[in-house]
Amino acid sequence: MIDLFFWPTPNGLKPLIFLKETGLAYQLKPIDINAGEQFQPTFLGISPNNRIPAILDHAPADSGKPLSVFESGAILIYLAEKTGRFFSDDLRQRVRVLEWLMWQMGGLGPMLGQNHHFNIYAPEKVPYAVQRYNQEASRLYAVLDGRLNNRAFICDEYSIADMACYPWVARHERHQIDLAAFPNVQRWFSQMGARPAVVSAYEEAERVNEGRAVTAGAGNVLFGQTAETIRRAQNAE
Ligand SMILES: N[C@@H](CCC(=O)N[C@@H](CS)C(=O)NCC(=O)O)C(=O)O
Repeated sequence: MIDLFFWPTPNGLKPLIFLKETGLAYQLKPIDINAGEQFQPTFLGISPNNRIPAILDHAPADSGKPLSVFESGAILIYLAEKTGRFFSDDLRQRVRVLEWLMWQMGGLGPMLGQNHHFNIYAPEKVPYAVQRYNQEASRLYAVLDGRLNNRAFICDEYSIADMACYPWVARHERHQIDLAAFPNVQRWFSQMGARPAVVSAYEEAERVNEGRAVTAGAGNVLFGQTAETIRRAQNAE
C-alpha cells in the first residue's frame, strides 16, 4: 500500500496518474496546501520542503520499514523502479526519459509556476515579470513541440516523462498558451487526455477539494513563506 500525500495541483497529479496507470494499491492523504496543512509535523517529517506530493510506501522492495519519498520526479522514478514500468530498461532510452523528466522538473514546472504567479496571483502587475514568463512559456512549448515531431510520446514510448509534463500542459490556458500554435503538443495532449488512467486521475483529484473553499488567508500561506515560517514549523515538530 502506498500513501499519496496529495492536493489537486499539477505536481500532485503526476504520481496519481502513475498509480492509476499501474493499478498499485494506494490511499490518498489530502494535504490542503491553502489551509497550511503542509506545515503539519507528520507531513514535514516526510516532505521537509513543505510541498506536495510525497509518498509513503508501506511495502518497499527491501522489506524494511515504510519508506517515504518527496519531490514528484523522485517519486516517479521510485515508482517506475518499483514496478518496472514506464522507465525503459534500455540504457539509451532510459537516459532520454531522465533528460525529459529533469527538463520538466527544472524547466517546464518551475517556469510555468512563476508564470501563473505573475499572471494570476501577484497582488500587483509586474509587466517585466509577466513578459519574461510568458516568453519562457512559449519557448518551452516550442522545445516540447519540436521533441514531439514524429513522436507519439516524449521518449517514443509512453513514460514517466509524459506523466510529468501532462499536468502542467493541462494548465495551458492559465499560462496564455494557445495549443493550436504547437500542433505536436496539441496532438500529444489530446492523446494523453484520452487515456483512461489520466481521466480517472483527474476525476479523483476533482473530488478531493470538493466543498473545501480556498480561504482568504491562502495567499499568505502560500506566498508569504520565509525562513521564519520554516523554523517555526520545524520547532513545532
Ligand atoms: N519540485 C516539487 C514542487 C512541488 C510543489 O511546488 N508543490 C506545491 C503544489 S503544486 C505545494 O505543495 N505548495 C505548497 C506550498 O507552497 O507551501 C515537486 O515537483 O514535487
